[in-house]
Amino acid sequence: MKISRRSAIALTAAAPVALANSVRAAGHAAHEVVIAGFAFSPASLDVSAGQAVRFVNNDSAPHTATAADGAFDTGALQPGTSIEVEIPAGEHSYTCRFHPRMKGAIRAS
Ligand SMILES: [Cu+2]
Repeated sequence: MKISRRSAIALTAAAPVALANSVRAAGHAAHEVVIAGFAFSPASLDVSAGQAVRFVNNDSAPHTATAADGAFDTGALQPGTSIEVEIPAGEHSYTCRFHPRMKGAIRAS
């Protein structure tokens, strides 16, 4: 019983973050990927073809989001900065050029 109460609290705590993201989505870019802790979040994202995705670097190091198929490349994103890229149709896996173990995927249809 204690365990399920704890999960309920964790879910409640996460809700405001999801809400903040969707509010922001109404503004400019329809989607946002946050880079923190040397990871992309969400690591996997579905968008409509041609939609903009904003990559936000909230980390302490510069990063890139570079599609393996060349569909998009943020270039070096300094800590505290962000950039929007348009996502063409297709399934695009991407990595950070500086930290190849950082992986993400965006599917645009
Ligand atoms: Cu990186």
